[in-house]
Amino acid sequence: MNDTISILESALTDANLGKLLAIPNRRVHKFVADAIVLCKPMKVFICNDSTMDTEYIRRNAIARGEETPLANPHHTVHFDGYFDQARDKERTVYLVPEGESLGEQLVQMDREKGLNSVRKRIDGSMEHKKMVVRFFSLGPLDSPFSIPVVQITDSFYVAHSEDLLYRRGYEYFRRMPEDKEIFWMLHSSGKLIHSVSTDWKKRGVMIDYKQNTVYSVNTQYAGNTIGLKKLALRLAIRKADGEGWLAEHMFLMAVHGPSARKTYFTGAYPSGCGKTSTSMVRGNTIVGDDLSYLRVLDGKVKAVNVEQGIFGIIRSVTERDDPVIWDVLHSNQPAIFSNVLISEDAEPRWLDDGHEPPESGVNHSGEWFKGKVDRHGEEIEYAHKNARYTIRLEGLKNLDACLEDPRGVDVGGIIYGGRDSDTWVPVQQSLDWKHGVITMGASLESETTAATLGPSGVRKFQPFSNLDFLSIPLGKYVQNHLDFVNEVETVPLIFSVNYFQQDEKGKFLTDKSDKQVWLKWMELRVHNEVEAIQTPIGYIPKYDDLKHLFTIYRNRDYTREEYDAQFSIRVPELLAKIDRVEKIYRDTVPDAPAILFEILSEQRDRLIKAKNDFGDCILSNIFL
Ligand code: OXD
Ligand code: MN
Repeated sequence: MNDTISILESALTDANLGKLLAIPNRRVHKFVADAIVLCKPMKVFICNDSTMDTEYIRRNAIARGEETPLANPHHTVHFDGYFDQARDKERTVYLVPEGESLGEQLVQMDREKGLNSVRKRIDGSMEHKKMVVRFFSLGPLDSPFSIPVVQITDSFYVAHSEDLLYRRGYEYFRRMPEDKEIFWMLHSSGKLIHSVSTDWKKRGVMIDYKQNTVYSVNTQYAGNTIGLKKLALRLAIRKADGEGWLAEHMFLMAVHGPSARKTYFTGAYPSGCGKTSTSMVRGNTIVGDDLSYLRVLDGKVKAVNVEQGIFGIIRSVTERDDPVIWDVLHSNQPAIFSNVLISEDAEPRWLDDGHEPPESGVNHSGEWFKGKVDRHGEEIEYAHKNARYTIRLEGLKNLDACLEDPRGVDVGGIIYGGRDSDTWVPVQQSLDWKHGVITMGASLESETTAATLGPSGVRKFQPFSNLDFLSIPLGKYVQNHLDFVNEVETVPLIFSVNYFQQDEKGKFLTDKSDKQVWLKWMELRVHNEVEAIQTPIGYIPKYDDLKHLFTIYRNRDYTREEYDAQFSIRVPELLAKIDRVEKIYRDTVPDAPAILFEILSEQRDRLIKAKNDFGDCILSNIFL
């Protein structure tokens, strides 16, 4: 311990040392001292969350070229390297102690080897840089959900983004119990040229779950570097596994029903499949768009938003479709845009923003002009498909009043949604909790998007939309979901949605804004105020109810033809899906619970019987 203090004394100015030692927790002091010895920073800055300190971070992000100011003085743009534009799943690796395995689905390596390799890469990585140390809380402060996190980074952009996205926790660290479990994040962007990580070929995210520590190196893209987002989620899933709760890749929102009733829903959709836009649907209120913790408290399922901001995909955000986000992005609320184009008049421009595309500007490839190609001759679009905005939720007009409720909100329904052109209907309710967990959550598939590296549009297994972040064997995770409601009085309903259903010619069968109607139908189901048709795959809405809801909420006539095209049961596609999913579990998930196979096989039998009775494509009404 004396060692720790002497390292800190020699590396920190008196003012910074004072700020660090005001947090009495010795594990915090040691983590910072070890990081100093390893990363060898030129200077260390301890952020105590005062306006002076948080402003210092914002100003430094600009001064060091990690962010560029825009015409609006509250806005900046950050560029990630040309090859560092999305989450790198392959190089996000669990460090697994000898003799342990996380199952075939997860990328893992021997802990000792991994630690050596990442520590080598991070060794001396801050030699000419300043180290920033910040303290946050995942989930509301002083709540059964809160998890304290220490973030160390040499990126002022990362520290600034986290200031918008997470609850500041310096004071919480000062008062929390000495033995409170803490998550530890150490990030270095590595060598920078023009403020961009250049050693991206040696980038890596290493998750040492034995020590609740994540290392991220040679990358800047937020999904690989913002420790509190997807890196902490992986640690939280393990913590939740040990303690009997759930850490999920889910939005949290209140759907407003009749007589101003609010019913809370969580929703798990893979990145780029409408999760944020659903949580923002007009006439409802948002608690969070990406990460939720769910716990059973007093016999009820309760949830909180892990975050307090949005790191959202900006492509296609328009004034007409996303008025609330649009307003924030055009206000005095702080915002960081990433990988958009900076126009000649210092405005941010993104793909499909509802305006004429620009002719020139600056983007993640440098000076950009129409027709610019990359080294493979591919045309470079003016902004990246995965360009983002980072904002605080507090500026949103539709923010729900319960964001900071330390006990969380009651969950009425859970929604699973994927990008699925040919199988699922737009909305349906599962037959019961177990049926929902298995045929919706555990069977979720989705076509890939630009949020991860690699080709887009390929159908992938995406159970619970959380596979990318799973840190325990998948079978165990499925079992945890099955068991979660064992002691619950009113079990939330489970639904699936699909906004991407197409006809044989590839035309979308539903409109973006129809999700409003699906949400209102689900809200009524939670209160048993609307009937449904029991089919082999779940409960499907009745035509007349949807027609009524379309009139109220979309102000349009919803035709029987639309309903029949959207809600017919496509038996061969559904059977093929069961085969695909069952094979994955049989071949690669040795700990898959037996009940998973039983429920899939019952669904298969029901579908085969229906096919024999009514054919391949069955109108839902037949089951009335
Ligand atoms: C995200 C993601 O950024 O899931 O939320 O990629
Ligand atoms: Mn996400």
